[in-house]
Amino acid sequence: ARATGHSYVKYNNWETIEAWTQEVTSENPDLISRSTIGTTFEGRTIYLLKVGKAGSNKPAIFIDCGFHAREWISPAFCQWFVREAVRTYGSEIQTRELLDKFDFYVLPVLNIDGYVYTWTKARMWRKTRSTYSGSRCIGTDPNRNFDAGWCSIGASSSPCDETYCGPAAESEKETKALADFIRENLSSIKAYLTIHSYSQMLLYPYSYAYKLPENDVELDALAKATVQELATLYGTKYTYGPGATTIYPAAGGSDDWAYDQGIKYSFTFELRDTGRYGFALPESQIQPTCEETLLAVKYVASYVLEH
Ligand code: ING
Ligand code: ZN
Repeated sequence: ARATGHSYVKYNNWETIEAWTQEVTSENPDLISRSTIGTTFEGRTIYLLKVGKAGSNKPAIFIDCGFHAREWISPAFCQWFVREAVRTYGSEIQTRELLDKFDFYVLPVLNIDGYVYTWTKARMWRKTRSTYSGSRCIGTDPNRNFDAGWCSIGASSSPCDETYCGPAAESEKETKALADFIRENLSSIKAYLTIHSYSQMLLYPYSYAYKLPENDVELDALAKATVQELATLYGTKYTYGPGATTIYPAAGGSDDWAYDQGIKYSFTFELRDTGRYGFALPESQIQPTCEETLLAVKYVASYVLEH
């Protein structure tokens, strides 16, 4: 049975997404398994879905959603990705090839406490919901909390700010759980994709400094081809480039950290739109946004498969 009220073309609350992770797994046991990578500050379970045909020593692609609480299109994309994977495995050659050769680790919502807060109290909340002694303010920016030039630029050391980097790198249970999982699975993870909104951008390292990754020529060409592929569906225009010069300099991001761990294909997607609706993207745009993003993600995965 479907989770109560779950819909791929609506925004789902955490309770519904949590039930969905269970159901989509038990309905597709030969393609999906579910694990737990940790718990949040408020005690919620952080789930990870492994999507792929069983096999030994498979390379993997890691995709996470829901870093920032208010970016609701992001978790919607992770759900869409999983549904399309299982729905088209039997009918589309590209899906079958990707799922036969890769495991996709899909983290549906990382910052669950923040996501719940946007449903119950404040729609525009961004950060986690953690507290630390010495301040009455709540929340750390999870995308300023990784150990990549931590808190050196484009991040705040003031707990009341939206880009608070936290009291230390990986201070948040959520970011620590993600980083621990990636460290433990580094030998298999070939690409790291983190899904945010909004701006319609495809970003690659670095954001923590004005420097370029060692394979920047390759990443730039891949980003260019990927945004061209994305645009084929609805003409949606993305810009692309290194984070620091394309969006803004910002230290402590997960893409920079994953790259410096040795994952050479590391991207941040900033989904629709460019500001008309911003974080409050209407539900009518979930389907087109997820479809075009899926094209882009499959394009990157197919590229990584060949390289
Ligand atoms: N944008 C990202 C943010 O965390 C980013 C941009 C990407 C910063 C990669 C650092 C590294 O600010 C949104 N919309 O969250
Ligand atoms: Zn974000």
